[in-house]
Amino acid sequence: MADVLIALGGNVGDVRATFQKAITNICGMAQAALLARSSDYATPPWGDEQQARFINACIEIETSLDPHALLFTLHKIEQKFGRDRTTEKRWGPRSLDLDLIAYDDVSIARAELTLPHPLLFERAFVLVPLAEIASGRLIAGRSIASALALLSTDGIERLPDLG
Ligand code: PH2
Ligand code: MG
Ligand code: MG
Repeated sequence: MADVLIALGGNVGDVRATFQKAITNICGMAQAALLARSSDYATPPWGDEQQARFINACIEIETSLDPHALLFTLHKIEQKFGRDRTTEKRWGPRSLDLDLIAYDDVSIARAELTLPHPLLFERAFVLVPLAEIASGRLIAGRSIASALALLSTDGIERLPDLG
């Protein structure tokens, strides 16, 4: 079994409801157990700033799928919730983005999959929810909390739990 961190994001539709259903799908389709789920956060758009705020969250799962099979499954779930990679803009609006952040301590550098996620340490919208569920974890030798201390968290707002 591998211990895996996944970042969720989206800014189109009822993103928080999509997250809930997507997490159920991940557990079912990736034969995964949910170990932890962060709160949802409203975050300023990164990359392309002319778009709606995103909602972001992170989960930790345990799965027996290998990294490529897991990535394939995450893409299937993105599609199921309205994601269309053929028409979207880079860094642009999307209903659901499921990013593999870390898979045990595996390193992969391929066109279709880089692990750990190459932009992890530049993105407070990933590190803030990650710090909530895995603050002590080392990724590529760096702790999430120390990486986060180097970034601005301006505009990131923790959302109250859904009832
Ligand atoms: N995802 C993007 C582009 N910009 N900004 C925030 N705050 N959160 C995201 O998840 C995000 C983004 C493309 O995947
Ligand atoms: Mg992403
Ligand atoms: Mg993605």
